[in-house]
Amino acid sequence: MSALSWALSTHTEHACQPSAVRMSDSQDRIAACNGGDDVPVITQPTTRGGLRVYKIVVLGDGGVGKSAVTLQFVSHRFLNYHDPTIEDSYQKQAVIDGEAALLDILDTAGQVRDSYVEFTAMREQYMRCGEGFMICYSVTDRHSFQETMEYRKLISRVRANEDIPLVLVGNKYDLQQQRKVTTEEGKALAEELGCPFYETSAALRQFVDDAFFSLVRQIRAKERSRNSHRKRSRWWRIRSIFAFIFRRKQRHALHYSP
Ligand SMILES: Nc1nc2c(ncn2[C@@H]2O[C@H](COP(=O)(O)OP(=O)(O)OP(=O)(O)O)[C@@H](O)[C@H]2O)c(=O)[nH]1
Ligand SMILES: [Mg+2]
Repeated sequence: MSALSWALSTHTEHACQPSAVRMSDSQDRIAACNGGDDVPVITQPTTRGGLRVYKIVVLGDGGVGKSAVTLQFVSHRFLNYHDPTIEDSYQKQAVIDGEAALLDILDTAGQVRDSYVEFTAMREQYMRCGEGFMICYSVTDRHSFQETMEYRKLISRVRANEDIPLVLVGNKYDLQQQRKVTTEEGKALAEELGCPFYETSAALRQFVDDAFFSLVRQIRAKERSRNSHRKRSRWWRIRSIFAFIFRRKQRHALHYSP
């Protein structure tokens, strides 16, 4: 599935996820994006059969374990070989904090991004449409750690001035002997990025769910705060209309009082 169809649809064609939900082709395609540069990107949460769909994008350098983490989350399997990804999407239904969710995950290619010239239309599309981003590095690969900031910049390039749900993942933490990035360094970077941090092991299936769930929680929190802001502003509008009418009536009464 291309980034474009992932962005515009709620279904997946991927065949290898027993515990994942597979969606039919005829299902609704509620576009969650718009094209403007300076307007909020997500206009409407995507739903299917009343189930909220959360669009998650997994980013990070090649070989850090993006596919392994995603596959562990979706189908409880460990991918013990490196098959460079072009682009795959998966769906997984989960109950998070008592509320059902459908995670629509785009596993991206660990591209080497020498410059912004490489920022293709395809990549731009998923950057626009992702609601939450998982930026991965490997604790055994210092370069992948240094690159995480670049991925953050790529997101900001498309989603400037937006509060983006983000999680930083240091994968392969089972490989302690080969560790090149300390936990403290990971924590410090997460603090700088202002996001939660997990050291995961796709091999041992540790903290994998936590990382994905934390993204859904952030998306929900963002939505709640947006809704309450909307409610408040609606209430303020109504209140000011009544205040205006009341003031006019008072002025009128004063004017005509004997
Ligand atoms: N020991 C260990 N190996 C891992 C872990 N996660 C991934 N690997 C291995 O690392 C290699 C790369 O994993 P992938 O999931 O294919 O990496 P990727 O980030 O998807 O790579 P690209 O698709 O090329 O971007 C594979 O051989 C995996 O088996 C982990 O948590 N622990
Ligand atoms: Mg991959």
